[in-house]
Amino acid sequence: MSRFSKYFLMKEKDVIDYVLEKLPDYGWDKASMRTKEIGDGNLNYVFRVIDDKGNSVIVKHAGETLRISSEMTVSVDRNRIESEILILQDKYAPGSVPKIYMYDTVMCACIMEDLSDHQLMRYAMMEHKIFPRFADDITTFMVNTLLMTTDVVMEHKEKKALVKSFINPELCEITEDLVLTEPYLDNNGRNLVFEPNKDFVQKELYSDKALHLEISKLKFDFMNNAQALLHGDLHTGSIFIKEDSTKVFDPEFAFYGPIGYDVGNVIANLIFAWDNGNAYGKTEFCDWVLKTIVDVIDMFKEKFLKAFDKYATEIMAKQEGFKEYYLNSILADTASYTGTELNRRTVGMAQVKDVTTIEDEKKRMFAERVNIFCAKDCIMNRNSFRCGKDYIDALERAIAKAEKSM
Ligand code: SR1
Ligand code: MG
Repeated sequence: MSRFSKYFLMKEKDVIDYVLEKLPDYGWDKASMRTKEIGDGNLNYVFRVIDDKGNSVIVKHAGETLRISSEMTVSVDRNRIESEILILQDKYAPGSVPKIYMYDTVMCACIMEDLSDHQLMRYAMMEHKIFPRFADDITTFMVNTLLMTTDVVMEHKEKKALVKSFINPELCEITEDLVLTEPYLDNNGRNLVFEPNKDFVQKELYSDKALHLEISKLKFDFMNNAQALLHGDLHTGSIFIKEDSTKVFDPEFAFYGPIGYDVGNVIANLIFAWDNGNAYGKTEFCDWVLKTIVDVIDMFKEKFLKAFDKYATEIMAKQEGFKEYYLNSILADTASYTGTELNRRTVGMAQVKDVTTIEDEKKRMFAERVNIFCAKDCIMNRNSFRCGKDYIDALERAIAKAEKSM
């Protein structure tokens, strides 16, 4: 009987046997095979297995408790969800995600393509590198994976089967708590507020009742709007990049939710990159980030409308005016979830290195205030965010307010 027929938490020493058992025909040079745990995320263990013949794969393995906190447990089914959605995303947006070689619902692990020739986008952006193809690549990925899984395009019973298969209650609960509740109430006492901004956060996030009402509406939208099969955690730590290639990975938060959640996450994480570039005086990089924010929104709109015309099958969705109505609601959601991601990464439990590594105290304070002012603008005025330039205007308003508040 295989020692992998019952779940246990694998360590480096187990992984070579695991790969040999699960991928026996890969052409491994057994004598030179070696492995290293290279995981950098909050949840899982990631092993790179290589040999001297140039073979390499990644093994991703779900533990029963999270890396970020041994007190937090989340269903290990997340590994199946991640594997199955990567296979689907590769069908809708070929070449935009790592290939899955196999997945295993016993060990809650999958073996996938090694993308070590790419760099994690968050770290590349913290080195202020520029990627001119990014807006084009990410908007193709989003339109193809999101629109194609909606009721606009997909046969409705097939879509409902996917809703069922990707029901992801425990990972959604993390988002409902960490993104859509705690940044405003700190009800679990887990927020990490930068001490010099304590009073600012108290006033702008914890005491703003009008904001709380809008967040409660967004939380219910997130929980109930089964619009499309989302990646669910589309930040720059879920993207591998190099000059001529963009690969999206880590979709374990996938579920049927509002399209704007994915698009908004991309925009917010570009703003974190801008925060970092701005703190270190990287003008050319910041200009590229701002242009990319504009391009992501405007290219998404353009490609979405074209794909809608080409692929819509639902007869009522083809009625005059529906397409524009549908897109405008996605754009309002995009603004809202740009705002919620900006807030939660600034004060919540899971923060981003783009901001937390800003060494100068005043510059970090400033970056956080820009994020929070911009977030509130995006959330409170979400219906007026209709094009890329609206985000640049909001960022400029936030910069002016942050300067005044210091
Ligand atoms: C407890 S998990 C914290 C965060 O890490 C993931 O990448 C998600 O963004 C989640 O909110
Ligand atoms: Mg992740």
